[in-house]
Amino acid sequence: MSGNQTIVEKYILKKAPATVYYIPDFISREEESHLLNKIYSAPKPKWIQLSNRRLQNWGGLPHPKGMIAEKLPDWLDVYLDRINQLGVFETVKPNHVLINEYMAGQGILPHFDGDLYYPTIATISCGSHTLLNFYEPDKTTEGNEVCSIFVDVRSLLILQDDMYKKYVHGIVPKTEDTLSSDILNICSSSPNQVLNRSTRVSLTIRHVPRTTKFSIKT
Ligand SMILES: O=C(O)CCC(=O)C(=O)O
Repeated sequence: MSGNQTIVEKYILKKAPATVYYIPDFISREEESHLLNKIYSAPKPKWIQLSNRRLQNWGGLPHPKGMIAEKLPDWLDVYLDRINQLGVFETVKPNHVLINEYMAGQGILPHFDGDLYYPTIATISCGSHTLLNFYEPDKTTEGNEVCSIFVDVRSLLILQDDMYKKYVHGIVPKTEDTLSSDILNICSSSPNQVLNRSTRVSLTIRHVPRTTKFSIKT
């Protein structure tokens, strides 16, 4: 463990399978607004529209054979530096940011992030909270969650080890979440409080190891 990684140890979710770090208020409200401004002022073609959400890639387009690296803008790089100081990416600095935008009622099917980004992903949330569910890969229906994590606005979530490679993760397309005591990081004084989702923009930060400045033959 690096010296810096001891800083992050106090944010470990002990009830989760190894390993989840959850840091509330990782960014300030001002930083959140600044990030959202930058993201929404990107040129329209930067957005890739999918059936249930849209996304932006920064740092290059990841490919199983690697990535043609592009310089990250300073407004993103500053957060990669901040996350790097936590020591969770060990000796490498993250070099890719995937931005997902979910309207209330949208989600993402349970999936693995795959070998390309292994062993660490870090996610900053802007605009809204969400609930991230983890499942055994062959049991991904509602009710079969291995665990659920409340991902609040402005938080940083870091996944490693089994939570990266053994369990798939997904977000159920809903407009509201009930903060039940089953959620690992909820110790609410008002159990079963219902929170409405609004538009959430997540920044998933990772390191793509194989990068090149030249095109990759497919
Ligand atoms: O939005 C999130 O927090 C999850 C994003 C995700 O799982 C992905 O982009 O692969």
